[in-house]
Amino acid sequence: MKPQFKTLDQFIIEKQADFPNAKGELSRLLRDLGIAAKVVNREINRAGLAGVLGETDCVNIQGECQQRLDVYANEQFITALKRGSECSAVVSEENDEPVIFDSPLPGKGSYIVAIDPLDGSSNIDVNVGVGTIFSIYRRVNSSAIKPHDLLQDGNQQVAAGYVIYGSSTMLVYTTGNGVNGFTLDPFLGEFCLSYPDMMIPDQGRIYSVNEGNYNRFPESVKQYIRYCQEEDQPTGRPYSSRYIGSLVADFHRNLIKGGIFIYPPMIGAPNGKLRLVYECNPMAMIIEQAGGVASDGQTRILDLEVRGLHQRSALFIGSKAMVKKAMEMIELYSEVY
Ligand code: P6P
Repeated sequence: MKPQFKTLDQFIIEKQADFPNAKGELSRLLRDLGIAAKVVNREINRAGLAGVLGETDCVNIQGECQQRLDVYANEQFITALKRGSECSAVVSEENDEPVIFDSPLPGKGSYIVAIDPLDGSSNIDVNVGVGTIFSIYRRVNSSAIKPHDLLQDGNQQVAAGYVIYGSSTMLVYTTGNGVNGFTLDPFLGEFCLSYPDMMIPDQGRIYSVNEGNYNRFPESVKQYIRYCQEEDQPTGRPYSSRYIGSLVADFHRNLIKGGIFIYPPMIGAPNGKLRLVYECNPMAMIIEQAGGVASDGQTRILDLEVRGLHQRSALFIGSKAMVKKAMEMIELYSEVY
């Protein structure tokens, strides 16, 4: 049956009707993010022509050289959120400190947004999929923004999502009632529902890890990689290795096809590389809503205590059976990360 044509705005309004007490603030916030994503998408699509490729002479808190489009995307999302006035503070990968907006009008500014405005940006110059990852919390403190408004654990998220700027541009998000994907129709300039009620297969045949770091991995991770590579027809092994080097792209492929993405702890990076607040937590909310699992190897990602805005976490995320097998390996090697 041909999917019913529905724009993101129509979908949000329709879903909002399921919550008669909702005042529409979260709906407007999601629409603000969708607008910024369309602006960023336009710039990415013409990056090679507009001289916005390449690096700035700035380094962000990650110690990574900021690509011009990183800075541009960060500015677009922060501006859209400030203008939309449903958000009172933004935690961004590109900003050392949180961006706090002036005290909002009464009834406004109820939300905090954590964002990686352009994840995988080092891939831009080679035309590989990049993305935006966002996480939305309700502010706790009704007056001035306090640290505990910003340091909420993943279970407190009210919504999470990502935009993938790839062969087509998609926005995928959840508000805790399932995961839905929208594809940008460049002619309409609208995100249209294309993947309703997304669920990740319990078992997949793709493992995604940077095997260049193999010698730095814990023994359990090495054993799991070897398990993936063994010949075993009943379990469909050997699996296929796919690693794009862009979390959003690797995650999105696994969400649709099934698979596991691993960024483990390793020598020189005891908590891996990825950021808990604006990479692991939002992806963990999405994958759990799609029937998958997300762990740091010991603890469910959404249960991890948030102690710092740019705190790192190891990440094992994807199909339930595959993450479970990886956790068994960790237990078998009784490794405590
Ligand atoms: P590595 C991109 O820089 C990123 O933050 C994620 O998008 C990606 O999954 C990871 O880093 C890739 O890291 O060390 O394998 O290049």
